[in-house]
Amino acid sequence: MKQVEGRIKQIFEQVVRRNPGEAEFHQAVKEVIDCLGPVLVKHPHYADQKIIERICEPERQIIFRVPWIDDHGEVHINRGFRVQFNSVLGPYKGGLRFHPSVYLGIIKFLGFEQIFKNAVTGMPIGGAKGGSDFDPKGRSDAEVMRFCQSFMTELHRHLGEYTDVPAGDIGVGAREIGYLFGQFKRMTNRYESGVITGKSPLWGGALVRRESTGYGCVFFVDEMLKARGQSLEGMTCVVSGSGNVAIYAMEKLQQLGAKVVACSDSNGVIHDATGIKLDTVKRLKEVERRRIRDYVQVHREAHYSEGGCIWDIACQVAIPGATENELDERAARTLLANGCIAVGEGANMPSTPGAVKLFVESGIAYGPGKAANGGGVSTSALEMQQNASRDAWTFEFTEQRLREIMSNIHRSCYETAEEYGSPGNYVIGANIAGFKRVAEAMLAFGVI
Ligand code: NDP
Ligand code: 2IT
Repeated sequence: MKQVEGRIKQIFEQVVRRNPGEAEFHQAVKEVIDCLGPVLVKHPHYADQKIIERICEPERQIIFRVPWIDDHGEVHINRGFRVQFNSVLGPYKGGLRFHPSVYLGIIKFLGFEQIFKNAVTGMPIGGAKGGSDFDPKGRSDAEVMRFCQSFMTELHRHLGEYTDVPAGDIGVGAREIGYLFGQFKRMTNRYESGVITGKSPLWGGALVRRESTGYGCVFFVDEMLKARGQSLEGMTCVVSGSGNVAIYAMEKLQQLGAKVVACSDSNGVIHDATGIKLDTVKRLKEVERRRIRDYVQVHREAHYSEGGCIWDIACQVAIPGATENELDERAARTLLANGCIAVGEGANMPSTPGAVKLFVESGIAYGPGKAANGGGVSTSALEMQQNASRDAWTFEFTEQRLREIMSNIHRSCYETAEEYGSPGNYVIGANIAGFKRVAEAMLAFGVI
């Protein structure tokens, strides 16, 4: 084991050396490979064949210029990315993020996570991520359209239903997917529905895809609680963010009888002890694209705290649904001290390494993003399935499939954690289960 640990340390040092300045990518790699010691001991040929070293190197990285003109005639230049990380299990699959913080290190961390997340779903999809440092906030529809058209004018040559299938992520929702698909169709003269997911159900999208990440995350939390003889009913919950993932996590929590008392955006936190009114959040965020602070104009019983920390609000269930590293060690300590018994990560890597350590050591039900937020990409895979067969399933049928998939992801993580001597540790379960599936396919394909 000592030898194996030394080897993993060496691999990590090499990743840091070869990818300087990409802190989020380093963090994501470290979290996965720190779980792999027992796997290398059990399967020495993974080490001989340098499977980890190969997985840490993306198959392809595309970086491109995205020029566009704003409503006043001014020219802007953004940077576009697509990191096609691993395609042994299927076409590259993963979202696009438009946010000013985007740089190569963010896209690589997300693409790396996506490999294992997608593998744990058991579905035939590889791992990728893309996006741009474009900030859609405050931009008109026409500006967003011109940006999306310029972005897709380059990206289209790298996509295809058998090659690479993007979807949404932060800053990329139904509107952007429409503009992107429209430009893809125009550039290629093909109605290739399966080239992108998260489409409107009016033109080839799957019902439930919009709801799937949030719903799936709550299903995962429900499974973790069930495994402990508990349920969500009556639980007080806090959900960070108020975007796609957060809104539909709140919706499913409420449907299952839990009480959601807080949500947020990048400016501040809403605390509504009488329960968050989701219709208001949906209208403010999905329709009017406003700030969450405006919630208190409608619901005077609620309290808004500019720049506040949502994790200071006492809850039994916490769903981080905004962004990476939004929940640090201090926040984790506060949550635990306030009686939190379950954390389900709707966002990707929202907990810092120190927070993860505290959650795992405390023995609460902690579902890492790779497992807990896999419902989004799974439903994307269901959308691809429907596109391939030119079919459209009902909401009820698709939601039932999602429920089964989340239950399977839970079982796979749970059993893998037990097999490797860490019962209840979903971090170890998800990382090892995902890694083994990818590693076996890589071995089968030879040195590629
Ligand atoms: P949205 O753009 O719909 O919403 C993002 C939410 O998070 C907004 O409320 C936003 O606030 C807040 N937020 C974003 N960046 C920051 C930041 N740097 N600091 C504080 N708050 C921030 O994105 P999604 O809901 O789609 O994505 C949320 C998370 O879930 C991301 O981590 C994403 O990678 C992950 N995820 C998404 C999936 C999907 O299917 N969409 C699938 C799996 C994971 P504001 O509006 O003020 O910026
Ligand atoms: O992080 C994610 O899993 C997503 N943004 C969804 C990816 C997808 O292809 O649906």
